[in-house]
Amino acid sequence: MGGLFWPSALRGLRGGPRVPGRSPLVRPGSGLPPALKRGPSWTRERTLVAVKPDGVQRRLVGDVIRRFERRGFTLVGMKMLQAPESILAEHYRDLQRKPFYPALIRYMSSGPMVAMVWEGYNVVRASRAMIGHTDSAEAAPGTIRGDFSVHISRNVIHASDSVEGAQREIQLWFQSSELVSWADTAQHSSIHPA
Ligand code: IDP
Ligand code: MG
Repeated sequence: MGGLFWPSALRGLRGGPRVPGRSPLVRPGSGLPPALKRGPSWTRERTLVAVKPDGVQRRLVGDVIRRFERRGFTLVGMKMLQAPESILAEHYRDLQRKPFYPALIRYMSSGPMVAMVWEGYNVVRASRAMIGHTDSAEAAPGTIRGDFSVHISRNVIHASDSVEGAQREIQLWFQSSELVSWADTAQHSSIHPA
Protein backbone atom coordinates (compact mmCIF):
# COMPACT_ATOMS: atom_id res chain seq x y z
CA MET A 1 0.00 0.00 0.00
CA GLY A 2 2.72 2.45 1.07
CA GLY A 3 4.80 1.47 -1.97
CA LEU A 4 1.91 2.40 -4.23
CA PHE A 5 1.13 5.69 -2.49
CA TRP A 6 4.47 7.32 -1.73
CA PRO A 7 6.01 7.60 -5.22
CA SER A 8 3.00 9.57 -6.48
CA ALA A 9 2.94 11.74 -3.34
CA LEU A 10 6.64 12.54 -3.77
CA ARG A 11 6.08 13.39 -7.44
CA GLY A 12 3.56 15.96 -6.24
CA LEU A 13 6.02 17.47 -3.75
CA ARG A 14 8.75 17.72 -6.39
CA GLY A 15 6.46 19.68 -8.65
CA GLY A 16 5.81 16.79 -11.03
CA PRO A 17 2.54 16.13 -12.83
CA ARG A 18 -0.56 16.31 -10.62
CA VAL A 19 -4.00 14.97 -11.01
CA PRO A 20 -6.22 17.99 -11.75
CA GLY A 21 -8.67 18.84 -8.97
CA ARG A 22 -7.10 16.50 -6.40
CA SER A 23 -4.98 19.07 -4.55
CA PRO A 24 -5.98 19.42 -0.87
CA LEU A 25 -5.70 23.18 -1.37
CA VAL A 26 -8.60 23.22 -3.84
CA ARG A 27 -11.65 24.43 -1.98
CA PRO A 28 -14.72 22.20 -2.24
CA GLY A 29 -16.94 23.40 -5.04
CA SER A 30 -14.32 25.59 -6.67
CA GLY A 31 -14.18 23.24 -9.64
CA LEU A 32 -17.89 23.58 -10.24
CA PRO A 33 -19.44 25.62 -13.03
CA PRO A 34 -20.42 29.17 -11.91
CA ALA A 35 -24.13 28.33 -11.80
CA LEU A 36 -23.54 25.66 -9.16
CA LYS A 37 -21.12 27.79 -7.10
CA ARG A 38 -23.70 30.49 -6.42
CA GLY A 39 -25.84 28.28 -4.21
CA PRO A 40 -29.52 27.58 -4.52
CA SER A 41 -31.47 29.65 -7.04
CA TRP A 42 -34.69 29.30 -5.00
CA THR A 43 -35.51 31.90 -2.40
CA ARG A 44 -34.52 30.87 1.10
CA GLU A 45 -38.07 30.81 2.39
CA ARG A 46 -38.53 30.42 6.13
CA THR A 47 -41.51 29.76 8.35
CA LEU A 48 -42.35 29.68 12.02
CA VAL A 49 -43.50 26.33 13.37
CA ALA A 50 -44.41 25.87 17.02
CA VAL A 51 -45.30 22.79 18.99
CA LYS A 52 -48.03 24.10 21.27
CA PRO A 53 -48.22 23.30 24.99
CA ASP A 54 -50.49 20.28 24.42
CA GLY A 55 -47.98 18.88 21.92
CA VAL A 56 -45.11 19.30 24.37
CA GLN A 57 -47.13 17.70 27.20
CA ARG A 58 -47.85 14.73 24.93
CA ARG A 59 -44.16 14.30 23.95
CA LEU A 60 -44.81 15.04 20.27
CA VAL A 61 -41.84 17.38 19.72
CA GLY A 62 -39.69 14.60 18.27
CA ASP A 63 -42.42 13.44 15.88
CA VAL A 64 -42.85 16.97 14.56
CA ILE A 65 -39.12 17.50 14.06
CA ARG A 66 -38.76 14.13 12.36
CA ARG A 67 -41.52 14.93 9.86
CA PHE A 68 -39.96 18.24 8.89
CA GLU A 69 -36.46 16.78 8.63
CA ARG A 70 -37.63 13.82 6.56
CA ARG A 71 -39.49 16.12 4.21
CA GLY A 72 -36.15 17.79 3.55
CA PHE A 73 -36.50 21.10 5.36
CA THR A 74 -33.67 22.71 7.30
CA LEU A 75 -33.95 23.63 10.95
CA VAL A 76 -32.39 27.08 11.42
CA GLY A 77 -33.71 28.02 14.88
CA MET A 78 -35.32 26.34 17.86
CA LYS A 79 -36.13 27.16 21.48
CA MET A 80 -38.38 26.03 24.29
CA LEU A 81 -40.20 28.72 26.22
CA GLN A 82 -43.29 29.45 28.24
CA ALA A 83 -44.77 32.12 26.02
CA PRO A 84 -45.44 35.54 27.58
CA GLU A 85 -48.99 36.80 27.04
CA SER A 86 -47.61 39.93 25.35
CA ILE A 87 -46.04 37.88 22.56
CA LEU A 88 -49.11 35.69 22.22
CA ALA A 89 -51.32 38.79 21.98
CA GLU A 90 -49.20 40.07 19.11
CA HIS A 91 -48.99 36.65 17.49
CA TYR A 92 -52.78 36.19 17.55
CA ARG A 93 -53.69 39.88 17.09
CA ASP A 94 -56.07 39.07 14.20
CA LEU A 95 -58.14 36.81 16.49
CA GLN A 96 -58.64 39.28 19.34
CA ARG A 97 -62.37 39.65 18.70
CA LYS A 98 -63.07 35.92 18.47
CA PRO A 99 -65.04 34.39 21.34
CA PHE A 100 -62.37 31.72 21.86
CA TYR A 101 -59.51 34.27 22.11
CA PRO A 102 -59.22 34.42 25.95
CA ALA A 103 -59.20 30.61 26.17
CA LEU A 104 -56.64 30.45 23.35
CA ILE A 105 -54.25 32.78 25.18
CA ARG A 106 -54.74 30.84 28.45
CA TYR A 107 -54.00 27.55 26.72
CA MET A 108 -51.00 28.84 24.77
CA SER A 109 -49.42 30.29 27.93
CA SER A 110 -50.28 27.30 30.13
CA GLY A 111 -47.00 25.45 29.66
CA PRO A 112 -43.82 25.29 27.61
CA MET A 113 -43.93 25.33 23.84
CA VAL A 114 -41.19 24.72 21.30
CA ALA A 115 -40.76 27.38 18.63
CA MET A 116 -38.81 26.57 15.49
CA VAL A 117 -37.81 28.21 12.25
CA TRP A 118 -37.67 25.91 9.25
CA GLU A 119 -36.18 26.81 5.89
CA GLY A 120 -36.65 25.36 2.44
CA TYR A 121 -38.29 25.48 -0.93
CA ASN A 122 -41.93 26.58 -0.54
CA VAL A 123 -41.71 25.76 3.17
CA VAL A 124 -44.65 28.01 4.13
CA ARG A 125 -47.14 26.28 1.85
CA ALA A 126 -45.71 22.83 2.44
CA SER A 127 -45.79 23.13 6.22
CA ARG A 128 -49.44 24.22 6.17
CA ALA A 129 -50.20 21.06 4.18
CA MET A 130 -48.15 19.00 6.65
CA ILE A 131 -49.96 20.31 9.74
CA GLY A 132 -53.43 19.96 8.23
CA HIS A 133 -56.74 21.75 8.74
CA THR A 134 -57.15 24.05 11.76
CA ASP A 135 -60.11 22.00 12.96
CA SER A 136 -58.71 18.63 13.96
CA ALA A 137 -61.97 16.94 12.96
CA GLU A 138 -61.40 18.13 9.38
CA ALA A 139 -57.67 17.41 9.31
CA ALA A 140 -56.75 14.60 6.92
CA PRO A 141 -55.05 11.49 8.25
CA GLY A 142 -51.35 11.76 7.54
CA THR A 143 -51.24 15.40 8.59
CA ILE A 144 -49.89 16.26 12.04
CA ARG A 145 -53.25 17.49 13.32
CA GLY A 146 -55.05 14.63 11.56
CA ASP A 147 -52.80 12.08 13.21
CA PHE A 148 -52.39 13.56 16.70
CA SER A 149 -55.40 15.68 17.66
CA VAL A 150 -59.16 15.56 17.95
CA HIS A 151 -60.21 19.12 18.88
CA ILE A 152 -59.57 22.55 17.35
CA SER A 153 -58.63 24.01 20.74
CA ARG A 154 -55.84 21.43 21.26
CA ASN A 155 -54.44 21.09 17.77
CA VAL A 156 -50.78 20.47 18.70
CA ILE A 157 -48.98 22.73 16.25
CA HIS A 158 -48.76 26.15 14.68
CA ALA A 159 -47.33 27.05 11.28
CA SER A 160 -47.35 30.46 9.59
CA ASP A 161 -49.99 30.79 6.89
CA SER A 162 -48.21 33.14 4.43
CA VAL A 163 -44.71 34.29 3.57
CA GLU A 164 -45.45 37.77 4.98
CA GLY A 165 -46.98 36.27 8.12
CA ALA A 166 -43.94 34.04 8.53
CA GLN A 167 -41.57 37.02 8.40
CA ARG A 168 -43.62 38.85 11.01
CA GLU A 169 -43.87 35.81 13.30
CA ILE A 170 -40.18 34.88 13.01
CA GLN A 171 -39.21 38.41 14.05
CA LEU A 172 -41.68 38.26 16.92
CA TRP A 173 -40.37 34.99 18.37
CA PHE A 174 -36.67 35.06 17.45
CA GLN A 175 -33.75 37.48 17.55
CA SER A 176 -31.81 37.32 14.29
CA SER A 177 -28.77 36.13 16.31
CA GLU A 178 -30.78 33.03 17.31
CA LEU A 179 -31.09 31.88 13.69
CA VAL A 180 -28.31 29.90 12.07
CA SER A 181 -27.87 29.81 8.30
CA TRP A 182 -26.32 26.61 7.10
CA ALA A 183 -26.29 24.74 3.82
CA ASP A 184 -25.81 21.22 2.57
CA THR A 185 -22.12 20.37 2.64
CA ALA A 186 -22.61 18.10 -0.36
CA GLN A 187 -21.78 19.84 -3.64
CA HIS A 188 -25.04 18.61 -5.11
CA SER A 189 -28.11 18.91 -2.92
CA SER A 190 -29.97 15.67 -2.44
CA ILE A 191 -33.13 17.57 -1.53
CA HIS A 192 -33.82 19.66 -4.64
CA PRO A 193 -31.96 21.05 -7.64
CA ALA A 194 -29.51 23.86 -6.79
P1 IDP B 1 -54.32 28.03 12.26
O1 IDP B 1 -53.63 27.69 13.56
O2 IDP B 1 -54.64 26.80 11.47
O3 IDP B 1 -53.57 29.06 11.46
P2 IDP B 1 -56.17 30.14 13.02
O4 IDP B 1 -57.51 30.40 12.40
O5 IDP B 1 -55.08 31.10 12.74
O6 IDP B 1 -55.75 28.66 12.62
O7 IDP B 1 -56.40 30.04 14.59
C1 IDP B 1 -55.31 30.03 15.48
C2 IDP B 1 -55.58 29.01 16.55
O8 IDP B 1 -56.71 29.41 17.30
C3 IDP B 1 -55.92 27.61 16.06
O9 IDP B 1 -54.79 26.84 15.73
C4 IDP B 1 -56.65 27.06 17.26
O10 IDP B 1 -55.70 26.66 18.28
C5 IDP B 1 -57.41 28.27 17.77
N1 IDP B 1 -58.77 28.30 17.23
C6 IDP B 1 -59.17 28.69 16.01
N2 IDP B 1 -60.51 28.57 15.87
C7 IDP B 1 -60.97 28.11 17.06
C8 IDP B 1 -62.28 27.78 17.55
O11 IDP B 1 -63.29 27.89 16.85
N3 IDP B 1 -62.35 27.32 18.83
C9 IDP B 1 -61.26 27.18 19.62
N4 IDP B 1 -60.02 27.48 19.20
C10 IDP B 1 -59.87 27.93 17.94
MG1 MG C 1 -53.23 31.07 11.78
